[in-house]
Amino acid sequence: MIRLGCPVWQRGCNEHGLMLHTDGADAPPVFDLLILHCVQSAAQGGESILCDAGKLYNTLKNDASLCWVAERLTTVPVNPIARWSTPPPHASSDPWPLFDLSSNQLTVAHSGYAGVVNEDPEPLATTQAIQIWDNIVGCATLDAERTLLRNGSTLFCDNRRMLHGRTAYCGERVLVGIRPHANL
Ligand SMILES: O=C(O)CCC(=O)C(=O)O
Repeated sequence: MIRLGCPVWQRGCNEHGLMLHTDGADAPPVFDLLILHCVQSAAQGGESILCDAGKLYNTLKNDASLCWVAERLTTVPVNPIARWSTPPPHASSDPWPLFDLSSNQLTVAHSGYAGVVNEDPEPLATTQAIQIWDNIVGCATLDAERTLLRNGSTLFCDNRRMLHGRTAYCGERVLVGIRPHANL
């Protein structure tokens, strides 16, 4: 059974793309499922971009020269909203690892929005780890799956593992993001 939270509506023209992210990472817990329902697609653009961050994480972890990045970002808390230009009003300032491995489940909290916390004893190393991860995600984005949600279609995906974003668009677009309650 799926109990649904409040629908989130998005309307109008947006000339900016949306950076890859997971939903709810700014106000934990992260939702298990991402559900996006397209009521009306834009006249131009507005493609959804999906990137399997779990796969990238595994590649990182198994690379002898980069496994320190995976190690650092699973153990050192980061600020998930540090680089939002306008943090959402409900945003949590509680830090957590970028990759949360609790309960043997990988949760990739955020990509490009995270920054170091003040208490980090090695902020340069963490900054570098975040930058390396951002670059890996950035490169993967170029090859990532792009899907244009058509009117009436719904996208479901694992919000803990997949990062999603969107290309810029022009023209009226109506999208409903359905946010399942965290206690599914
Ligand atoms: O506009 C989209 O396709 C996605 C929207 C989204 O990811 C968000 O608002 O968090």
